[in-house]
Amino acid sequence: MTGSRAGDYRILHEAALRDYLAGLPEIVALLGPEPVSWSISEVGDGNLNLVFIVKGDRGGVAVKQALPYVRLVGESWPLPLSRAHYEYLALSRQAGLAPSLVPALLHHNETLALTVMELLEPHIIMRKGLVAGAQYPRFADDITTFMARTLFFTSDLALTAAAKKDAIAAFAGNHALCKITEDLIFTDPYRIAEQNRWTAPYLDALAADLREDMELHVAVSRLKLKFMASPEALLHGDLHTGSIMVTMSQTRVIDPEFAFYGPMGFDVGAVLANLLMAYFASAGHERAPGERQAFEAWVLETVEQVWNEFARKFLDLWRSEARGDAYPASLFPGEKGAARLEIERLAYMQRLFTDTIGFAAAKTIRRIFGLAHNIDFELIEDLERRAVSEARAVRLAREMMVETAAFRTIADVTAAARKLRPWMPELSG
Ligand code: SR1
Ligand code: MG
Repeated sequence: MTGSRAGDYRILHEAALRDYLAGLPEIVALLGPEPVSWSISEVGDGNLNLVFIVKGDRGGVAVKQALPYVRLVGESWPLPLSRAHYEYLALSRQAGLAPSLVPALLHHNETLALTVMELLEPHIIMRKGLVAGAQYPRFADDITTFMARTLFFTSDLALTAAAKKDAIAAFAGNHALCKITEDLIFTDPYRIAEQNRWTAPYLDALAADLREDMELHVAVSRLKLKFMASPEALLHGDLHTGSIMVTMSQTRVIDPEFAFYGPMGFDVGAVLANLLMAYFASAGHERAPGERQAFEAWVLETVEQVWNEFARKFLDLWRSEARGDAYPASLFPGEKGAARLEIERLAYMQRLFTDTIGFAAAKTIRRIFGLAHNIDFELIEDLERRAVSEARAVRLAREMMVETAAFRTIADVTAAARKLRPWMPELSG
């Protein structure tokens, strides 16, 4: 699957990519024998990489190539090409654990930091669908299967201590991508940072509040430490709705280039945060009051299903597939042991829930005050309306991060979100 000599990296634009793919018999077999007739278009709208769709007479493929810098910012922000290696490794492991929920891998070249994958068609990026108000009936079941299986089977509950440590080591080099998260999610939104931005002038006062709020700084710093120092399981690492492609009947998780061993709540929190942002942004996309009510109700139902189904599936796996070195069976013999272990499992899930809502909060605040925003809010053209939606999301996020103990169940989160929907915040400016 790999090829080329070290130092041979070059960015493959259309002509070079055509020549490169024409030299791969397995790809030619998929596309058709006439490379000159293939259509190639660069469609990447993410923050980091080039993404090409290549189509021939017989079919299509998607090609992703890492750039040696952050695409969103430019060459002034170098970024290691090795992220393509970690993405490929993570996709391979996820394919083994959650087959049919990730794209099929067709070819990988380490030196070019390039991967050829199954073309997902007619799938669209889920975030775009949510902005349009679409409801996805398969999503909650699929994403909870993906998370429960990828997190459980890469944890100490399923692996021996030696296998787990080898797995941590395999991803430990992806620290440049972790550093992006450590800075952009857990640090910059709470201080003056050159790359921060927000919906000014409406959110100027809220941005200043965030910089002064020491309780919030403590809470986000605890989350940052947990992110840095808790290698619980192999995380996708960037599991927002822009990393998920959907149709009405299928879900595929893409783009795990931020993969590393970290706290499970970070992935689950990412999914919840992005659904909650879709909920709050929805008011800004309404053309008539109440127009998106059914969509908004579906989003909050989905928030509840995502946590509840994830927890149920994760617990089921723990009860039936616990072959790891954690919680040795010999310490929980007989009925008494089984009963005590079951109580401990539920306590574990409660701690994971607390982590999850904290991480969801951090994931929300970064999209409103940090460098990288999302189209849920950015496509609300009227800045004042956008700021209203964003301020609601931030208000809930602050509660979730600082008053975490007040949220015992996921229904507490959706109830708090519902309450904020008609609320009009005081805006500055
Ligand atoms: C500089 S990269 C900004 C963001 O894009 C990715 O999707 C991650 O979310 C990252 O934090
Ligand atoms: Mg991405």
